[in-house]
Amino acid sequence: MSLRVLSRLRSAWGGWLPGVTRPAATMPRAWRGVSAGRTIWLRPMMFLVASGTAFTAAATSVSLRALSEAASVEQRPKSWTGGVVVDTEPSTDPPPAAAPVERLPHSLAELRRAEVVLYQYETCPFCNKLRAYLDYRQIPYRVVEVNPLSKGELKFSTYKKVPVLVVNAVQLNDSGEIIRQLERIAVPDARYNEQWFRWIDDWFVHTLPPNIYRTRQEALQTFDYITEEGNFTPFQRLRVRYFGAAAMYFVSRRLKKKYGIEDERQALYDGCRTWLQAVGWPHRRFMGGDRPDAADVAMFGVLRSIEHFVAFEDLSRNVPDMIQWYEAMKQQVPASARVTGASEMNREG
Ligand SMILES: N[C@@H](CCC(=O)N[C@@H](CS)C(=O)NCC(=O)O)C(=O)O
Repeated sequence: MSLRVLSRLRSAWGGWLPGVTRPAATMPRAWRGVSAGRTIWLRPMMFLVASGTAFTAAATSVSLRALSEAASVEQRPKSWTGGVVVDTEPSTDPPPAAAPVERLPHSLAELRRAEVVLYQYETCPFCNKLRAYLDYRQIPYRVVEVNPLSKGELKFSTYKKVPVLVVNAVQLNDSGEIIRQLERIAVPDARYNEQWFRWIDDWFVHTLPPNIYRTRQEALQTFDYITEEGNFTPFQRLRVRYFGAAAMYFVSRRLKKKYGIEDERQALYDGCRTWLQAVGWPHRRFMGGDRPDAADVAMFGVLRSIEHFVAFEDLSRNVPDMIQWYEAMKQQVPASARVTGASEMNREG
């Protein structure tokens, strides 16, 4: 194995293993300054990676399953027929845990005083959606970043997806259900467009993974970001960065097929144009009219999860109106209500 196999892997993966041929400018921060003249660090590291092959193969298959699940998000095949969501198969997800509603706060004021803890992955679109909602309603929350491989932080829960929100010790699962429930408490007479709120989960979100893992370069860029923002041990970070990116590149191809997406960028642009048309942009600013409703906040949150990626830059060039809408939303969503402190120091790495 060792260097010969690694060098084969490198060429299969576009000559892009650390410290070998990858241009310094495109290196993840952690690798910068490592390549030139300091390969002495790389050899033991490569050896570490190579000698752990058996373990890595087993562990990686577990990790990749989790990562592919994270990308395939909802497993329900749906077809989008120009405005109507057709549910072709019942969900195989476990139902969200029943929350003893009486223990939940009864008003926005009470919610703002409640103990709210968000178990999440920083980069997950569903978690971004829920964070956007909590920010919008200014409900302070602490964040626990879950390790996607061990999920140790979710030991208390039988539901193993994120986000999970714990409000005054009551566990709430599933971003859409959580937002619906919080919205009923926060603004009992609030109206929001349920059809478009669902459309985001049923269709739009599925256009994102094929876009952020579109090319090998983009998949690596995405994993650089995920591993920098997420809760990983240093060894997991290394493993996930390279094996994960390669796997997701292929998984995203499968997802495209599954959701009948031919051109991922086109699907993203079309999704955004469909959204703008439904909003009535530029005559109407938001799905909720002059003020955003929960559907606007959800769309904003989901888009925010790709803000750092090339796909977002391409979107801004091709559908500039969407970025105007996005910027208009930014004005409406106040500064983050995230409480920083000890709870965020749960990172293993
Ligand atoms: N319908 C759920 C979907 C949540 C979901 O699929 N989350 C992914 C992360 S993006 C997840 O936790 N996947 C399982 C895993 O990582 O093991 C929601 O809206 O919250």
